[in-house]
Amino acid sequence: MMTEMVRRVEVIDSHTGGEPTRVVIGGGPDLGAGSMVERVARFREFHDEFRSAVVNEPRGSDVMVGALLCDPVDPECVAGVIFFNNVGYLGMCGHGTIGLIVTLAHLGRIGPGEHYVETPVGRISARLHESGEVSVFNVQSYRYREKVTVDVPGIGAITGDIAWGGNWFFLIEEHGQELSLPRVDHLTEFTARIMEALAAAGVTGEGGQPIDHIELFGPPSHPYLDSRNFVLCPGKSYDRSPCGTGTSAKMASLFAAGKLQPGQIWRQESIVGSVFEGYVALRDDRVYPTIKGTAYVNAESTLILDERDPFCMGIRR
Ligand code: PYC
Repeated sequence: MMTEMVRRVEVIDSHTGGEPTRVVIGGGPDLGAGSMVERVARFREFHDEFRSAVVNEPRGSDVMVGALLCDPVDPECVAGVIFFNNVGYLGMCGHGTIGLIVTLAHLGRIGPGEHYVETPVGRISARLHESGEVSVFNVQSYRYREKVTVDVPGIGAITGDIAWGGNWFFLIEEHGQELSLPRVDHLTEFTARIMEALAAAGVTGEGGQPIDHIELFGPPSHPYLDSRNFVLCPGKSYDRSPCGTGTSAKMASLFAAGKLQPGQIWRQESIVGSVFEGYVALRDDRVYPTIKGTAYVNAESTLILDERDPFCMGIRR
């Protein structure tokens, strides 16, 4: 292999409740200085091919979430991070933060305790427990609009809450769907139509931001749990984990409805049966969710970007 044609990228893969995270620890683009907001803008404008190379086929898959490790601006932070997927960038990612913390511990860069991380939507902190579990203290979350009805072609009227948990969610209780793993193809189509209908009707999050996650809720598989979900992410893949930002949005919505008290535990099961445990805390009348879950490292790899390869930068949609 002619070395000058080849770029090497060091990654650590993990999964959090079945949902993969690929942390780029070396060989990523130089995004310069500044906040994570400024750096994600440069990533998007000048290095979007790199995003695709890391997470898209043939190296990755539609479900892979990437995490570019960055030097933090704030010296109190252990890392800065930019999350991305098959079609773009995520403001925040709960399962990905759990994967990032377990990866940093795997590398020997952190031990048990609390660690601050910079993201494009603000500073968050995470606690690595002695047990190996990770609690993520998420950004402020809130229900933006209650009981919004949209007419979905081929489905009919669907009503849900719009809530922020680090990403924008449409949360649906009444949908008539059985939430089970063999039905994921159907559930994907069902929720994709809702996402399209929201965009077509101009229904957005605050400030016109697109709602790019749809979350259905149903009964859990065990009485010990509170709920099971199906979450459609941008790029039309479904979250194998219970979705950290989605669980945050859900808890903020439950709190707003008077159905969840501060400190009360909420156990959210995913479509594959993995569980996040969460609660909300109130500070200055604002809701701050915490979610707890587990991740496992499953690969340490070097990605080879060979410029002679016609699919070197991934198959982009
Ligand atoms: O856990 O927040 C999350 C998440 C967002 C998209 C995929 N996972």
